[in-house]
Amino acid sequence: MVVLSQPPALEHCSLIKTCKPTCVFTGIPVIDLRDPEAKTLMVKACEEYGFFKLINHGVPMEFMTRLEAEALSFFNLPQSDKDKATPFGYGSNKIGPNGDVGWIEYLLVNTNPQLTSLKTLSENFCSYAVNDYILAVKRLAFEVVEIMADGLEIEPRNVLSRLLRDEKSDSCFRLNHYPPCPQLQALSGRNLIGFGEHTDPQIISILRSNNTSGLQICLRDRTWVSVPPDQTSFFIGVGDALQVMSNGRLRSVRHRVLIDSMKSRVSMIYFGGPPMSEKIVALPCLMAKGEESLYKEFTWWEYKTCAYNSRLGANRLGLFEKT
Ligand code: GA4
Repeated sequence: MVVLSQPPALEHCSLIKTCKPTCVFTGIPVIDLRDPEAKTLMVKACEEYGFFKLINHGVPMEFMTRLEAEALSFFNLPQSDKDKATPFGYGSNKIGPNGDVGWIEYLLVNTNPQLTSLKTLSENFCSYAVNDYILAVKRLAFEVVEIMADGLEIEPRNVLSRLLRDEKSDSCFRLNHYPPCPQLQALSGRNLIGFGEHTDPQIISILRSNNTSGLQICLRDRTWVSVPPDQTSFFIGVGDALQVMSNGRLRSVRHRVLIDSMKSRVSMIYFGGPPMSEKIVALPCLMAKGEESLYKEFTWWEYKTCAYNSRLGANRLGLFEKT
């Protein structure tokens, strides 16, 4: 752990965790959305890693670069201007309500059109690039979970996508900015953690970043490895809700983000979640005869409440395991 003496950019951030250098992993599964085998490969990747890279995804590159440029012009505004966006989802240093800190600033909004946060954000800060991007990435998420359902031989194939398509779906969108921090890095000789380790609570996460490294995933043997960045592709992660719905067959990926010492990292993530009232249970069609559910029954609202009462790195699903 490093104690900061008030760096100018993020002066409230006093306790940032660090970690030892780790190796770059070249074994991340790469799945071509147009490959007829995609359904089988996706399931295999989600069983082994809970994570894969998606290519040939069909989202126009300009949607990503436009939003990235707009995000950067927002994050480059004077701090006092950015602070005015706090009611619309701007935050810095603090992650969640329970004392977690990171070397990060972000915009976090719910994507439900019935809530006003996204509308306000796009009208005031990111113009329409954010709407185009979210629409495209939502469609991609629907397609990905439908292909997964095919791979899992679940019928009907919209069992998962209907939850994301639901007008009450509790999905959110996050734009993250990780400024570089050369002085601090040199001081500690270790890697600074921008966003601490955690699993995503939702069903599925669709991430795109610029060409700056930082994302790491935790493998089954608990080693941390770096994911080589690729600004043209998406990285797909399984969330806790999907782990439960597949009765532990697909694994929710533990991940974190390290700070690059020279370049800033910008990432944009869509977290596809179910409606609040939805019961999160193992899908009966995925259970073998006599197979017991590993988790107690809960609603998404109950899980989300638990997530917001826990620390970032907590093993939240552990609280719902049957003993
Ligand atoms: C992790 C995934 C998403 O970024 C997020 C995060 C949320 C937040 O930043 O407000 C949480 C975190 C995330 C899990 C535990 C709780 C809630 C911070 C935190 C300590 C938006 C989400 O849905 O869960």
